[in-house]
Amino acid sequence: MYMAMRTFSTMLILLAMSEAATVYQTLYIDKIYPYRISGKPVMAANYSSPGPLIEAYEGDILIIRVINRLNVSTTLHWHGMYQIGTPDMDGAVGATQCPIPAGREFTYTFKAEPAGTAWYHGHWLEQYTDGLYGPIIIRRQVEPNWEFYDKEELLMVTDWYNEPAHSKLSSWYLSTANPDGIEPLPNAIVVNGKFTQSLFIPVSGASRIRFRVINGASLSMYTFSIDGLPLHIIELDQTATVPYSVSSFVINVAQRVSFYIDLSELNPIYSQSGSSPTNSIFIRFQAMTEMYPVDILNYNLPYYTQRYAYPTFFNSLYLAILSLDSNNSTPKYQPRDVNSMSQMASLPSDNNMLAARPFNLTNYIVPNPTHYLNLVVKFAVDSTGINRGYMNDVTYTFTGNYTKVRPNVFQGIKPETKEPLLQQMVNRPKTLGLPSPRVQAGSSLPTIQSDGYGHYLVPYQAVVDIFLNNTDNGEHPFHLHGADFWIIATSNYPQAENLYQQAYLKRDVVSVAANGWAKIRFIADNPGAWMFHCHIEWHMAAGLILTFVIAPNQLLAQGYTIFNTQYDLCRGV
Ligand SMILES: [Cu+2]
Repeated sequence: MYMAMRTFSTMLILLAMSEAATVYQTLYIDKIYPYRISGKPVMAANYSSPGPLIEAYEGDILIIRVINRLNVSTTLHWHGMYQIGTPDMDGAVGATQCPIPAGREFTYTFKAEPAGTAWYHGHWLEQYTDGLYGPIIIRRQVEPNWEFYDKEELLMVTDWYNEPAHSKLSSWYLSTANPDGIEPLPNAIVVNGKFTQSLFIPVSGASRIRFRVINGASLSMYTFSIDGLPLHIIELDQTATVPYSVSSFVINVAQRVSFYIDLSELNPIYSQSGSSPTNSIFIRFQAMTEMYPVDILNYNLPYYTQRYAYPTFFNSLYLAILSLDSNNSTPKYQPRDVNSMSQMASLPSDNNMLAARPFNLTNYIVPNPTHYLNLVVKFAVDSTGINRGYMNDVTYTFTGNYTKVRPNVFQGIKPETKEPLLQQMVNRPKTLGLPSPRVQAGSSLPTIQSDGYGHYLVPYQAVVDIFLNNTDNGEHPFHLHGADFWIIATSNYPQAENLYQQAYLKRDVVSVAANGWAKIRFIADNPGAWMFHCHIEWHMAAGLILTFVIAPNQLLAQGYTIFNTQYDLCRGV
């Protein structure tokens, strides 16, 4: 009853905003065992990992019923969706909701915006590491660059782990046995649910193909390329770009890259009259092994039990096969015999590809900042001997931090049913106790303040510049919920700030270089509790998270109410 009311009333509100279609999807969350030799349970949506493609047009209303058939609680986050006006539909445990208890269900209702390639994934107990993720495509009525391709393909890459993420890997990672904070290392790379050299993409007669690449990994970033072909990038995260041609690109965790290929541009050595004739070519995901904290091929995983003995070794190079004659034969050349493509553009020097230009610059206004926030990222061993991640010396735990905002609210109740920040904003705004921005040394703009527990109050319509200062020797992909942001510049490309004024590239994940920095800007026009975190799943577990409490007064002024289905989740019923 409550669910029906909630869905119906949200739908009315959203439908009033546009002449939208409604797209229904039911997702059963359950364990599967997709690999014959591996006994590892994989968490799946509709008995598939990746889960089913969710597809809609921009402005449509998505109504997604999530039925939890696991024996643990779960939640889904709709990565890249703005959730304007639906802040309780974001799926982020602690910030916007309590998780869906085992055996229960919850219906997410939200508007399909912005357009572009997005994805969904578990946002609780490292469940997406174990397979709980899938693609989302939000189409535009007139797709930018549509004239350059005749066919679409989707490649969703992820790390495969032989061991269950939460019970085995995370518990080792965040233990005194691992004071150096060595991340659990993947045992393989998987694309579209398939291991290396087993994924074939037939061209099926098309010569111009658009690929959407989604990095759904928990740790790894990849260099992507296709042998003998230039890649013409047309979308980064959910920003359509003017075609930007490269020979390869880097994609960090949670980022999305769309490009098209044109087979008429294939290096002639691969043609039947060329020096290396072949009916198929390799698509390459090269894991950037320098990001692993140890020599991954020669490192003995201390937690490894070989309980789930498949696969047995890690190969940093994943090969899929683009079948030119659609007969799914393997290439006639060896993977190591890549021919140099001197005529092609080289690898962009900055991993975020800031030189790619937004497709539509009409009404593309980048406002000047009104507020500032400096965030120092570091890892350090805490007083209990565990290596944790810190932003401005605060590490975020799912048991500790929200109770600090509202002490003793639900004392004695399981950590996961502690009152989400969004509910506190609505029901107990006066007790949030978050300090307002103030001018302090280091910036002429007012600086966003925190309560000392990772909660930052941001006024309505503030334009916030965040300076992410990464003191760690690893590269980190930072993601903002509830909005995307302009990337002003990075330590790899400081010139971008002056080169692209008024036209900075918008993304929702910024890759921050090891011992480097990134400067990003977002507008706080979507009241709610929005997480900002490193998207490496292990680093989230290690506490590299904060939450922006955006415009609580505006949320109340809008008369925002939270429906009973949300409170039911927190009561665990
Ligand atoms: Cu990280």
